[in-house]
Amino acid sequence: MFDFAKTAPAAIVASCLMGWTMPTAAQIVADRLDSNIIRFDASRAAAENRRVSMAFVRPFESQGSVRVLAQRVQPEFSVDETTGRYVASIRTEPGTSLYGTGQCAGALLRNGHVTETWNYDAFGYGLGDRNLYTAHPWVLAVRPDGTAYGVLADTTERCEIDLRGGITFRGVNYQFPVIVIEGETPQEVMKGLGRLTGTIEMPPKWAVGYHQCRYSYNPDARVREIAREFRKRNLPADVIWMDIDYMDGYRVFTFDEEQFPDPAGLNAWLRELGWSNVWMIDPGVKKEEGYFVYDSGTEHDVWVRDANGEVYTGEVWPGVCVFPDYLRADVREWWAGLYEDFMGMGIDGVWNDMNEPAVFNVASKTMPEDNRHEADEELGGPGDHARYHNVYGMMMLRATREGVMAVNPDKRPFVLSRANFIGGHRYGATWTGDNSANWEHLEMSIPMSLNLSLSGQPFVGPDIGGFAYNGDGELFARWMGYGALLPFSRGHTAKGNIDKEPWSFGPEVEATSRRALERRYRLMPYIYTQFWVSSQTGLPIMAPTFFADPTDMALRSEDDSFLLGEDLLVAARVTPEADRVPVLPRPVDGVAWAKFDFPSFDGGRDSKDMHQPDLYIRPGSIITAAPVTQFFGDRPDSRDELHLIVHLNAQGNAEGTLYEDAGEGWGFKEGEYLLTTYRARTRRDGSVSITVASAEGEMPRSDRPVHVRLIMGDAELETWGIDGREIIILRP
Ligand code: MIG
Repeated sequence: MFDFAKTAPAAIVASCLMGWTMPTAAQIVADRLDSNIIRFDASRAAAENRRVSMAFVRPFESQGSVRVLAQRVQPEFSVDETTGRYVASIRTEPGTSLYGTGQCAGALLRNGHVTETWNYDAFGYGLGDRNLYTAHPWVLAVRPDGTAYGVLADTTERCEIDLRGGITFRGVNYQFPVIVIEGETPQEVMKGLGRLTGTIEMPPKWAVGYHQCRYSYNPDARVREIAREFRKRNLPADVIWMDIDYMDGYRVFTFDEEQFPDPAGLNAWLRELGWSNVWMIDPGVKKEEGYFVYDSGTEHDVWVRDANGEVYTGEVWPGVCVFPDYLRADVREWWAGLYEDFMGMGIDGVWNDMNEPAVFNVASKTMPEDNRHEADEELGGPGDHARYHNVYGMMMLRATREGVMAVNPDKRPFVLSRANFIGGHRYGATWTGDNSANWEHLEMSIPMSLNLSLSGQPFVGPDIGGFAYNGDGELFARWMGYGALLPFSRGHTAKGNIDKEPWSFGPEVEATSRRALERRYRLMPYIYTQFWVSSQTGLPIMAPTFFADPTDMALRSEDDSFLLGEDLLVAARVTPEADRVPVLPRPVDGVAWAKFDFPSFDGGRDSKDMHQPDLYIRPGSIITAAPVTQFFGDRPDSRDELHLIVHLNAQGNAEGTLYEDAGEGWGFKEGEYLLTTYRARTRRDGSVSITVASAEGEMPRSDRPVHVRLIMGDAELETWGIDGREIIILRP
């Protein structure tokens, strides 16, 4: 193994710029923040001037200093002689695979790529774009032996991430610290990132269902039509979305009187049909006297100001707008307060868009970098927009979440944000912005969602079907096929496009969509369990295939497939010709990952539909499933039947975990949940016994029927039993 301790620091380049000399290892300050987390500051002076971390979940006290030369990963700090930019770099050993860097276009494997953190309204983005909607100055590095580390450049400023030879972060001139998280596996690194930046909160279970959106469903009659159509056609779905056209002239917190005269009535009607709802709120507030949001904001002096101290104005949807300074706690409180009446309309979830923030008719597409933010001391104190740009969206999201929670303290909040920063998963989910309806984007969505997941945002997904342009039925069907299995699963399309509901392309595409959605709802017990695992550990919900075996170099660039949790591999067909052969994880002790599928609503098996991705189960695991439901709570007791899909390992054993709770509310924090480990063992006579190996939580176990499927190559054995009692499968 390459040993940095013996070779670094090799190159000592002195820079006279700004009177700054590259520090030697002896000058670098290194502190332990957690068992496997080390913070490196370029120098004593840099450490003293260190800013508050916006990424961390809480302040971390140093647990003591460590010797730089004793560390396996050692950052080097310098100043770029030509640009004057502050640089932190890490030399990687040959064969190291690099991931993360937040939302990026292109392949999963990021070696050789250069991106930049600068939240940007990137409508119609493509492969060459350096910066998209979110900022995650973070790289996950996996060595050839499968051990891993992550590197965080702890700065909110614009930061270039150059992976053309090792890992290089080029900041502006703030001498940010570099945080290194070491792990025996990439999973251990992700758990470390979870300790450092926090984990997601359990979402309401409806938000784990399928979401239907478009820009926009209006007027309200159209919303009802869509909602009715889903139910009539038995297309499982939980959430319908209201995009900006519900507003009165795009004024946030208002409703168009003609098109949406009775939002509360609409929401109540939707609820009757089992729908939850999400409504959009943007940061730009129309500058208009007499408009209550503008008036009250002005009275509270909440608006961002320009370098001259004047209230900054920029054009967005409503025309000339002003922008709340979410870096101030009092402004966040004011913003949160606006949600009281709004949520009072029976609104379930909120969608924050345009919060990079996006501004029309200026070359930068955002506010001037010398605008001022009166940030609170606890966030680092007053500073310019250049410093706070990348966290503007995250702070809006935080304020929104606080507002939503204040109105409905007994419910779990759901907020979706377009812009975000590393750590922003604590406040809400993220989607990948305005992608396009073409095959390149269908293919790109998987690695893009994976790299966001590997950057600490597990609740993520693209606009299924593509936002810009129309696309055709073939594309839509294929996208629905795997899109229904992403953590955040939502169909969406832009204004002016053709209809893009599951039935819009005729009966065949509708049938494909139904199979895909039925899969999601069948797998709901398993998928919901992965949200819980992530909330407990920081592990991604959707993980790259190489997580199954980080030592297998052949998996390092697999990105047509992904894992859900540890046990389920989803292998999509992302080219029109469906002509690629996925590389699967190697057999474990001679036992291969096994393909499985589900019955199709129209008879036969759903895997006969080539638009569905192939599903594989890990040897030695049990995947939990359920009968199809149309939405969360549509059966009187949705825990009324449990399915166990069992694939034995070479020793004849398997295990799987199921997490259950009420799906809403906070009772689970008081013990109202049920965490069950099911275990399968092969007995001496060859029969297989399935039992509850362990259980935790105070939610009672019902006497529900359990359907067991034992996967055996192409064949399958099945039997029924009762939950909590031993179930035996006899093998011929
Ligand atoms: O400038 O609200 O990314 O999902 O439908 C477009 C309208 C504004 C951009 C979002 C998109 C949304 C659209 N918004």
